[in-house]
Amino acid sequence: MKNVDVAIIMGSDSDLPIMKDAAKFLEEMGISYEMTILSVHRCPDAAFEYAKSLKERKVKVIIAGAGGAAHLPGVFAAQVPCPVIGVPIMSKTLNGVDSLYSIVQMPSGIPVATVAINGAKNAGILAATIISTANDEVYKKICDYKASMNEAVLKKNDKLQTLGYEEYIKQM
Ligand code: RP5
Repeated sequence: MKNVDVAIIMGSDSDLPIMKDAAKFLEEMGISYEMTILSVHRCPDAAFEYAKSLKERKVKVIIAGAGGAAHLPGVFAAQVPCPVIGVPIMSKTLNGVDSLYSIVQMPSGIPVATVAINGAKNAGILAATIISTANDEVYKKICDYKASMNEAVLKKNDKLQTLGYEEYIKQM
């Protein structure tokens, strides 16, 4: 397997419509990644083998999304010595609160940086920011991304000041 900077892992293909947002952002930043569906519950041997491979290949950041009893990010954090970002996936029965608590409440010693429920885009941004600490090209792209967000909000405010809220809402 070739080396990549970021591994995006998810517990099921039902997580893919959310997790694709992390991949999209990494593509925008020109960061190499691979995407894998593996469950520590349903196919534990394959998941453990993959964790070993990530450690051997010295992957820089893991983004792991899972829903329900979401053990995937924590189990990878236990085995691979790189930052792990957990994405709690919105579950049908408990609206993702189960996923959030499972991922965020890690025991001392094994941290998982947890983003919001379905916050895969932020996971991609956070991963890119970590990569940018040792990559000037990515650092510049992150700065440009922040500058464009800044500009977009100020533009909206200018429009609000010019139009007033009623006209602004009509144009939305
Ligand atoms: C978790 O169980 C997955 O991460 C997914 O969010 C959830 C439901 O999986 P499916 O039943 O849709 O395959 O392991």
